[in-house]
Amino acid sequence: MAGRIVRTSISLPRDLIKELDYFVDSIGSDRSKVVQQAIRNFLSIPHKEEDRVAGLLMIVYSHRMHGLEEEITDIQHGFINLIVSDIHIHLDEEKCMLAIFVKGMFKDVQSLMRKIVGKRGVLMIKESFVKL
Ligand code: NI
Repeated sequence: MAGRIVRTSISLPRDLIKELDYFVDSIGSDRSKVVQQAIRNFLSIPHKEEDRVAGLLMIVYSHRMHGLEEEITDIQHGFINLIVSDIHIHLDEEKCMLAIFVKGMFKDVQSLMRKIVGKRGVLMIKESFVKL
């Protein structure tokens, strides 16, 4: 990933530099490394349907909603080539979290999310992906 290093100059607000330097000091790193990683993080955000991604969908739902778990399982079986694994976490008496790990086309991940997001009993969906 690291190619030849090129020196460059950018303009930043004074407050932002101050915050950056405070963070850099707190983790014992240097400005260049932290800025490089921040840029890579930014560039890893998928934005095109054809992007290949890997990541995680977190779904919080009510396990008291009759039939919902079976329905989500059925939906997952329709994305057999996208889903790498999943983990079920019992959050409290009423709520469960399903973490679905995916690797594939961003458009397929979006399609999976669209099938789950509107279901009755689904309380929250969060996502975290990196572009491959
Ligand atoms: Ni549970």
